[in-house]
Amino acid sequence: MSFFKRIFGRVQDAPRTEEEAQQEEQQVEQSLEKSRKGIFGQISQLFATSDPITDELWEELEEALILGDVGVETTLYLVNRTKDRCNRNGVKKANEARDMLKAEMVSTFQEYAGQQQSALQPYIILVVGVNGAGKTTLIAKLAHRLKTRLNKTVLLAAGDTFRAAATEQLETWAERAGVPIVSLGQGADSGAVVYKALDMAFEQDFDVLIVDTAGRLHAKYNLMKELEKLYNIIRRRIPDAPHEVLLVIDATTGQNGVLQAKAFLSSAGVTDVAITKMDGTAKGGIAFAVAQDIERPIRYLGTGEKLDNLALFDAQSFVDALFAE
Ligand SMILES: Nc1nc2c(ncn2[C@@H]2O[C@H](COP(=O)(O)OP(=O)(O)O)[C@@H](O)[C@H]2O)c(=O)[nH]1
Ligand SMILES: [Mg+2]
Repeated sequence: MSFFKRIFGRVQDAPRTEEEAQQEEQQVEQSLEKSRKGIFGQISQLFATSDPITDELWEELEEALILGDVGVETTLYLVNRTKDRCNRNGVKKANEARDMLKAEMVSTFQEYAGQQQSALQPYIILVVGVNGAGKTTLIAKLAHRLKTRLNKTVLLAAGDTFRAAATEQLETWAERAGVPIVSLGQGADSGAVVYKALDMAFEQDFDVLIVDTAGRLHAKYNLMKELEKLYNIIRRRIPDAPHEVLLVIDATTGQNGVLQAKAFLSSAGVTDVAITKMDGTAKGGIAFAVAQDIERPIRYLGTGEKLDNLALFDAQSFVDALFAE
């Protein structure tokens, strides 16, 4: 039976062709244009001199990083580590310190990069996050990616049954991506939706099931109970599922968005993070705050509103894109 078939690695880790990888890098670079021309450009300017490093330089760097949404704690951490790295490498000139900063930025993302996991079929992805973060859009993008790049069969479950039009929205996206969907409409029990979707995924041998969830925060207690309920329904069926709980964070909501997202960490059992709307902010520094505060690997960047505006997150190319000249 299909669910004994083992697949290795995260299911979306499509082996990318050179061309696909390049396209994604371009998308990331475009989506970071505002950040690059804004605060990260200013940071580059700070280091664009062969003068000796001064305390003032570090102070200006701190200010700029905080303005860039890196967050106070992560900023202090980054700056201290950059200073240490400069000392260790005998770096005394500002223009050489820039590379030290970039290296520390890359390692910020790698601290929580998870181990490769093995998984059983169907591979279940639960997508969580506050309303408007971009969950539904991301689900469509992921489904599209899995289908076109990996030839996976994907089923969607319209588990956001709270919000008016949320199920219709996912239905529209499912049609665009050309994947089937289990939906019981607005007001239905989300547990029943997931239950039905699991049945269908097993019966029809789907490779991947992606579950959309509600995200209203003002009823936080109920929301977390709701997520726990879905989690348990999935567990009862497949003990080591959901294989991935993807927390979606909107880059344009800044530090506040990170704070809100933290509320999901414990009850939703978050394993991975996606940052959406990178194209809509000049404060791409939010990614560093996410990496440090959420303590989960960033997997995806949303780079626009279209079906293929999705890029795998790569620490090195992200940092390079912030500073590209
Ligand atoms: N510019 C931009 N907009 C996005 C991106 N991802 C989502 N959106 C928009 O954000 C809004 C909310 O997205 P939605 O998927 O409905 O969020 P949900 O409430 O979490 O399901 C929609 O208008 C989307 O088009 C992105 O990567 N870039
Ligand atoms: Mg939605």
